[in-house]
Amino acid sequence: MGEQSFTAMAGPKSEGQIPEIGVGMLGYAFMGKAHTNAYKKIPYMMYPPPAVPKLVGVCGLGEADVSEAAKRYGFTITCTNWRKFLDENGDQFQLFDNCGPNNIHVEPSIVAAQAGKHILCEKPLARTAEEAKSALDAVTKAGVKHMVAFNYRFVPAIRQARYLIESGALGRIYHYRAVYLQEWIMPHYNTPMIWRLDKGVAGSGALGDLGAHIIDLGRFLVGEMKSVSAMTKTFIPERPWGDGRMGKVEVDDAFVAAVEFENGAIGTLEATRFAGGRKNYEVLEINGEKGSIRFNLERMNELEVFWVGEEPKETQGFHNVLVTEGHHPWWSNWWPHGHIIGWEHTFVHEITHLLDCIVNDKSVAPYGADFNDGYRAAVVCDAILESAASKKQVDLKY
Ligand code: SOE
Repeated sequence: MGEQSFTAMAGPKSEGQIPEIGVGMLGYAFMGKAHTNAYKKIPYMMYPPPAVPKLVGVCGLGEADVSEAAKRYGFTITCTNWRKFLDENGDQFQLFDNCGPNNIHVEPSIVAAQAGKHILCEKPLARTAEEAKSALDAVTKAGVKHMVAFNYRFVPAIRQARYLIESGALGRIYHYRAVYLQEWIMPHYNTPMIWRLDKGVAGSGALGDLGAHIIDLGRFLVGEMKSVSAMTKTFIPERPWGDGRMGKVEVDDAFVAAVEFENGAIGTLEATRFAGGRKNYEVLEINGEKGSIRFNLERMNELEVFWVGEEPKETQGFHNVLVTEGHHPWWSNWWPHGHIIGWEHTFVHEITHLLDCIVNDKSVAPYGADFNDGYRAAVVCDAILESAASKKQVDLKY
């Protein structure tokens, strides 16, 4: 089995005592489940872990629901008021993990940082750049570690793409072309008004939910963005709340944008939740002087590569690489090559990185997204909305 043997499957031996980090989580739904799954896997899959997460407490709406979540996931303390949670239980955890909806990303994270907690906050960091900046300033002043859960930076194929680009293997980058397409709010789903469609809670629609990811990956893989020219669309202008009242949809159902990077590359960004047949279709292609790469989240263990001048000429074209070799990012923690991993494991890698940064005083950036990355993604999102409203190109100012 090449450089991996089954003895390697037993993994390394742990030397000495591994520190514990208490976790206080806000929210317990989709992202709460993904993060908790990661906390529980890290001790034995990222072995020896930088720290062992301890599920101290979970806070969320609905006494019965949050108690059920605590029982299901193994949290000790439950609370239904985040201020009370931080005031009364904050001394029992060191990491505040904000998995709440977008409108409660900033204030609880600021209060937790001011109490000395390290912060993991789900993306997008905030509903606007102004809000994001206030969070960035607070964590910077507090001197705590801070990360925004742009988890796709932690896909092995994406990290491999980053290594290829920063090594110069692709040469000068000409294009970044990214889409993030889903379908789950199309008419045939009869999706009612939910927080992701409520401007007051979400801030934006497909832009902040999906666009933020491909904006972050553009910054992570290609570099800083310089300007955007965009268009947004809301296809269904109103939807029923649970009580039958009709609610106005004031967020984008879809956006498209042309983008210029500071290094001269140009590209396109598109996100929608009206792309019938697309389930979680985040696809990006980067064209450089010496080669191209293409990634598809729905085939997340693969990276398509093309090398200019590759021999033999008869097979010139994109080749599909299975990014599962022992020397590929994180792969030595998992399985022999070809035994693929999934979407959930991006959170395992991401949170392991944060735990390592906390216990070993390392910088979350540049490989993890910190609050500055969250702020810069928010600036691009604001510019996309401004450009769509003004029908003009908007230069980015951070
Ligand atoms: C996280 O990985 C994520 O991309 C979320 O941010 C999206 O909202 C969800 O639709 C898919 O998973």
